[in-house]
Amino acid sequence: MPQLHRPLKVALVGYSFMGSIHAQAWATAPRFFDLGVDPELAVVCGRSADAAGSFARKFLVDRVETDWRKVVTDPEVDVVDICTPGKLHSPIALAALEAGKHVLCEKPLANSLEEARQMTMAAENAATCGVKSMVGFSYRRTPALAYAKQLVDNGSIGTIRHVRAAYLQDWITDEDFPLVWRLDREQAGTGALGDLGAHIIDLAQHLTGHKIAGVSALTETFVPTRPLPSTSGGLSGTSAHSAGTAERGEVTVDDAAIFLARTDRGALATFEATRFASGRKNALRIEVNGSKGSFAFDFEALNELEFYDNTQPTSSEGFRRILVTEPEHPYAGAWWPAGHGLGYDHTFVHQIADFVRCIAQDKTPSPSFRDGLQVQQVLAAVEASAAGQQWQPVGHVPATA
Ligand code: SOE
Repeated sequence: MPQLHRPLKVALVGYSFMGSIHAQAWATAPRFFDLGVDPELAVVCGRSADAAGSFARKFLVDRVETDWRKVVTDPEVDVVDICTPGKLHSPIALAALEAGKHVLCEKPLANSLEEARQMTMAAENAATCGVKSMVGFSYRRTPALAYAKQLVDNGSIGTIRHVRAAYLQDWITDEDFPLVWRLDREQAGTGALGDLGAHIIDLAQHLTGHKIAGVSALTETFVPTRPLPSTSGGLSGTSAHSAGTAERGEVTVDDAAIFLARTDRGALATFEATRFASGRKNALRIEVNGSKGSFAFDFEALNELEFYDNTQPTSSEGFRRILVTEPEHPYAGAWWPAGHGLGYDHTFVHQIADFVRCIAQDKTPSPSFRDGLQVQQVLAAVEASAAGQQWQPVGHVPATA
């Protein structure tokens, strides 16, 4: 196991939306969770020294770097937290793992299947020397969804027949919203599919324990050109800080992806990922129907889980709303009194807490890079199905290398 600094020294690469929420989580996790070792955000790294500098002032980070290569090999760094556009996930993670750093990598794991495979191999090699890695499917750590997982695991849902998943946002419905990096294939790999679809693919597989075995998909780019951003680096990916120019550039990713799926254990599933669902801001929804019951969740009401118990007398059965804020519920006991509720940022705090505990206790974090690779296989199958207009089996990823 690599020798750790105390506090654990963390280098954050990327300072935009994800960088900020991770920075907040690194600071908050030790205040609410007993971690075994306290983390300290020691370095922030990003292309623009000015932007990284103002981020560092805001989040009280002492050191700023502009070259990630310097950071990932620095003996003063224990953990590398990757919050960059997808294009850089693979080179940064490979270099950091090679240097023996623990790695937390934002989702989707990579921009291509090949990169995801290499990253998984590197992570599993490094794991033999005690190096930990984890991919940031943060929604797993929403208390209501972690509780839904307990319902599946304790048999309350029974044999699962259906998964209905959707991730709906609307931030690019305006045709003049600028061409930010998330709309560029080179930077982001895919569009709504990898950004939003990856979350619901991971959740569907994680919550049910099934793997997606094949898909039939449609993808669409509704707005094929958009104004070029007026300042380079001035756009954070989901919000425009400056207006676009009159010149337009090509959108090279999907705006929406819809697919049907079969799982390896005989369930049927539907998925929808879109940035064009006017009025839906962050509606990550998932419903699972089984022989003994169902649950339904919508992130826009994230403290609630709907549960239907099929074993109740028919006269009194019906969906009931569980407020997942009791101390018995996953993660909730670390926070506020029942009913006071948590938000989006708490899921990232839980992610950091679990990751640091795994480092401190020499345990294997989850979701692993291999889980990220499994999701990447599904993303690739969706793209292939949409392109070839045909049913596409999902390449199988065995549980370990
Ligand atoms: C943008 O669509 C985005 O920030 C995703 O990239 C995140 O993973 C999701 O949590 C919120 O929306």
